[in-house]
Amino acid sequence: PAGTAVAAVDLGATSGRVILGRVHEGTLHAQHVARFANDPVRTRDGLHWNLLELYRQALSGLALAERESPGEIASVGIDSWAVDYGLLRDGRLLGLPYHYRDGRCEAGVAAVHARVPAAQLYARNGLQHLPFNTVFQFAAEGELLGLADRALLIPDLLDYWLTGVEAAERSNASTTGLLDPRTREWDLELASSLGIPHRMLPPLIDAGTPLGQLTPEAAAVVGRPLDVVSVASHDTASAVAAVPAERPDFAYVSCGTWGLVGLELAAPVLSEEAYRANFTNEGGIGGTTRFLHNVMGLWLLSESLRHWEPGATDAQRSSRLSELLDEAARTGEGAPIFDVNDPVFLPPGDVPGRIRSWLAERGERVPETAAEIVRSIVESLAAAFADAVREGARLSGRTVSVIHIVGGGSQNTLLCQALADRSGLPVLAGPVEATAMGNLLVQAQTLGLVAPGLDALRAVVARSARIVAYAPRGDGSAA
Ligand code: LRH
Repeated sequence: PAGTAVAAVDLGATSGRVILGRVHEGTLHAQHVARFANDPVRTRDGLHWNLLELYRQALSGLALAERESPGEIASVGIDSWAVDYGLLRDGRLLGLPYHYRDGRCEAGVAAVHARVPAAQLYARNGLQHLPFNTVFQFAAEGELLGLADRALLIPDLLDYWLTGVEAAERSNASTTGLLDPRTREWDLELASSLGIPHRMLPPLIDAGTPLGQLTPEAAAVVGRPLDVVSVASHDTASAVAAVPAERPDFAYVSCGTWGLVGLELAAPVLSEEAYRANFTNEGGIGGTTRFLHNVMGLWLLSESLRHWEPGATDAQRSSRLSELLDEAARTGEGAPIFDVNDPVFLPPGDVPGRIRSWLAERGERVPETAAEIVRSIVESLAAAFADAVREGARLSGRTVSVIHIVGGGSQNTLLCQALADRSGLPVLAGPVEATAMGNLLVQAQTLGLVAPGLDALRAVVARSARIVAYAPRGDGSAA
């Protein structure tokens, strides 16, 4: 359909895309305009995002969108993975942003905990411990931090390059460890006690805030000074917003590189038990709390494929993965389960080898073939997702009667069925592009094309997406 469109730039840890969306009679029509790889680069000092390339790809995707739909794009919004950032001084980037899988954070964790013990940190920021939380990365920066006068999270940095406006959108700011989950303001006292100058932290804004027009430089590439709007710039926040839930008692799994598993709550849970279970309280749109746990996710599959097929293209790897999943579904019954959340699986490298060692060290059966390893990964992910749903329900005192899985993992039928079986709950799978849909629909709401509120947004997703239902087989005791 023609008419007013909105453009989403959605950057994932392995690929990025530019998608155009149009709302027509309460339904969202999304059209892929560009897709590009996100290949991090290892230099002498560590693993970095190729941010200039991502920015270039975003601009050329928007230029293509503008050529295909001249004059129709009413706004642009950017989301990406969380926690990572660029340091700036006088508006100039100081060094290449690091990848959260770079191993430099350990020293930062020790330094932060020496000043603010882990339990106390959780009581203040409500964030699960992940070694790469922004606050730990800052502590690992060393002297560079003192040179900077600003830190901008990845989508905020790209928004700044696009518009010249420096801001921190709250959903992503909630992953830094420096935001108070109750007030949704920077915890300046915490920043001070960690030696982080307040000037580093930009003014906070909510999803749905217009940022302004493209700079003349960006407009020259795109073809027109498009309007940029802040969306829920943390990809997981956009994905959770687009969970097509029709009743309140749902849990979600936003399954891409990571599996983000949890519940949507009206307020954070900062209990001792939530701390010990390592559940996080991230900010959702409309003032909601994303009470969730990070589970390792499809990374285990994509990184295994990268190990098995070193010279292959993305397309070749994904067709090889489909073959392996088919074979795994036929032959992999009774696959051994490993703890997908073990930090040994975090860094890039020989993931299949690490899985074998993990199982061998514990006297478990060791999978031999690639298909057996794939089945082990899928079953272990499903078991970890089901555990996290149970745990999230227990910690928040809520009942869960359905699990929505969105993102790339929603297309993995083996995974979806295993999740239903292991949780004993019905699983509703889709949409695969939940993140982009959340991004597009927040913009549509900002423009008044969709009624305000999360329920209205979700109703559009429910009407627009293909959703597949999986019923649990057995009684969930497979878990
Ligand atoms: C998923 C994600 C997740 C974060 C991780 C760093 O893409 O944003 O929510 O924990 O990346």
